[in-house]
Amino acid sequence: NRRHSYSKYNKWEKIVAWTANIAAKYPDLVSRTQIGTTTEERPMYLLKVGKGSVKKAIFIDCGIHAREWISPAFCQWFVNEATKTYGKNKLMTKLLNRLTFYVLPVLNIDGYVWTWTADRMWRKNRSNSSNTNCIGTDLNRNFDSAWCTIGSSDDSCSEIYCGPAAESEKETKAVANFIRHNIQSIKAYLSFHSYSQMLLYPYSYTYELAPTHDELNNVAKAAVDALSSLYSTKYKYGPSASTIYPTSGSSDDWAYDEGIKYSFTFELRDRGKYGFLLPENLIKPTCEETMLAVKNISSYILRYVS
Ligand code: 0X9
Ligand code: ZN
Repeated sequence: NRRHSYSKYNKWEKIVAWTANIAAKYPDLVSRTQIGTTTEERPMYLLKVGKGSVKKAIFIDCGIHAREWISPAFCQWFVNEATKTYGKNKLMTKLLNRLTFYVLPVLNIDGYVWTWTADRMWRKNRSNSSNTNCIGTDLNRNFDSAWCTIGSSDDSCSEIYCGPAAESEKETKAVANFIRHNIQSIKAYLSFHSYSQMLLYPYSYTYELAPTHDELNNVAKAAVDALSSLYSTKYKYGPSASTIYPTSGSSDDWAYDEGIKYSFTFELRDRGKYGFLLPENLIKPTCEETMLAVKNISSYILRYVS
């Protein structure tokens, strides 16, 4: 059994092969580019999904935390669903005709490989940029947004180690550079984590409400309503700091402060029964319902954001 599967967790080698295959199978809809290399020199491939030239864009990343396997599974599900239903599903066809989705299926590749080969519960990347005895920076503490202040640690042995400097990590740098380079077209930033069933928006580095809080709250509510319509999954939504806990150096706050006003972090299933070890039979329902939320946010961007 050497084939890639959307209802199973796939190891990195399968995901890389899949990125090449799906781009080859749907050349009019999907193209693959490399945005950088990881600490251990693995290529960071990004899929550009949409019909024709770049339009208003939505940036999606999965797998910033290594052990949250449902997240990369969702990114693969999303691209599959997009290609499979283009020309068949009316909304998906419209979304792909008028928007570009940049999908990074695994942001923290080295960490993901480590969870398959050595330590299933690994979270951080695999760099030793601080030259200490502990390995790994938490990439969701390494972005340049109130870096290494609240909800973050300067101890390299901590699970929430911020790294020696903002954007010290090659993985962070690659994502931040790509987003900065495409800042004019990127209207929304979506980051996928697990677990706890929440849809979070800025800020996380302060309890102060974001200037566009009320609109973000409305968009989040509509997305959560769409998600819950399928299996009645309960989701919380709200500003990150007060809804989950404060963090600094996180990607969504950084994207928001760069000017991407629709910046969200999903914490996918479940609420702790299995936690990071979500069984494979729950990939399908989790991805199906999450698709509804992503399509809902995307429709909003299409309609209301110029
Ligand atoms: O701690 C984190 O980075 C996220 N939780 S996780 O269990 N997936 O590690 C929460 C991030 C909340 N902060 C922002 N959304 N900025
Ligand atoms: Zn996470």
